[in-house]
Amino acid sequence: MNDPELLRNTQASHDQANVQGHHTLSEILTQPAAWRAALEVIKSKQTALTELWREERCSDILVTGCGSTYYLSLIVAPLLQQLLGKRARAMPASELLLFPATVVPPDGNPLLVTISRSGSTSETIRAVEAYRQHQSGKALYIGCYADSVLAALSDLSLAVREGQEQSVAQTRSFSTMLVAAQATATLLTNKEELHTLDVLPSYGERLIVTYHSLARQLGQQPRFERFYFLGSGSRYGLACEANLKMKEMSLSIAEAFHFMEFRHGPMSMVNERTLVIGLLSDTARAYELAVLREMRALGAQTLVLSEQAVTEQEADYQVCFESGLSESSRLVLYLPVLQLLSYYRAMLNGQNPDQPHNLTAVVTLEAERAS
Ligand code: F1P
Repeated sequence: MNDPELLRNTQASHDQANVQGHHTLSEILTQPAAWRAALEVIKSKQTALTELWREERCSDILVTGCGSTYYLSLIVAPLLQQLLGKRARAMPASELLLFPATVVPPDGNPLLVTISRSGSTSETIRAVEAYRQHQSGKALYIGCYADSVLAALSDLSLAVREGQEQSVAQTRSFSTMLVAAQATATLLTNKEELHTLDVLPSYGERLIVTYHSLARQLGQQPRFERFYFLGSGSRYGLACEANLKMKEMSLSIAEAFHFMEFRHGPMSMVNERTLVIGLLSDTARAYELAVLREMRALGAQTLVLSEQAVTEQEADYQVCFESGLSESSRLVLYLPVLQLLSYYRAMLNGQNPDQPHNLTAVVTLEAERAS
């Protein structure tokens, strides 16, 4: 981390040690440094990863996790299919555990990618154990704890210690695991391209410095009572995660939809107290901007996150990446501002995002609790 303003922001968050949610704010502000660590982990595992991929010759890839890490799976599966040309499917670990016949391909030996910050979530552990009893496909773990049960159950573990966090709400861990998955997909597609991801941390720091005040302004704007996050392709998983952050951190009314799905009913909820947040793609930009224009006509205000700027006629507020990276390489850049939006909404609502209402850092099922 080398940006003076970012340092001041981080120091300010540390100085507010008695303020609720200071772990969350600090972890959001420092996540780009953890992205650097994730890139180094993948580079260090380059040989093992390419050997696993070459040996596996898998027909399919299954990606699984719970909560935030299920939403991360929804980002990673389309990315893997697009880059590697293999069928890839995301599912909650509970579906893999309880309804395997509905999610595991009837033939072949898919590669199973499990994503888990803690590596200790009961459903994910049980799902991998059951999967390995019936399938000979390899298992790859992406998370933050190299000494976890899920790491031990897997053929290869990609653990980024720097992603670990104090807050229950995943922020730094989530984006760090995304960078690890992104780098893995890039490495297996064309290892010469891996270095292009090295700019992500500095772009992340720049976005935080540039848009921190906008996120605070919107997060603390009492006018907004409903938040709708729209994204398509891998951006749908990002929309789901941003939605979960808004819910678990601030207890606000929020939902996530595929962009074009929003017209088919959910837009009935749009009013003057609504903020619609559009995670714009390059591929479907014109279609997505049309949806946002219609929501403004219904009274909503709109926040657009995109690579290229949009006009004032197309959005009320905007975050521009201007990264020069490909559409599939810049996915993590959507996260920091959306995490800050939820953090400041939590502050407005008097919530403590370090310890969200009703939540624990790891979900342990009854049986484990009883033993
Ligand atoms: C999964 C998870 C988190 C959520 C909360 C409860 O944890 O659902 O996504 O934020 O902490 O557990 P993990 O398997 O990624 O450690």
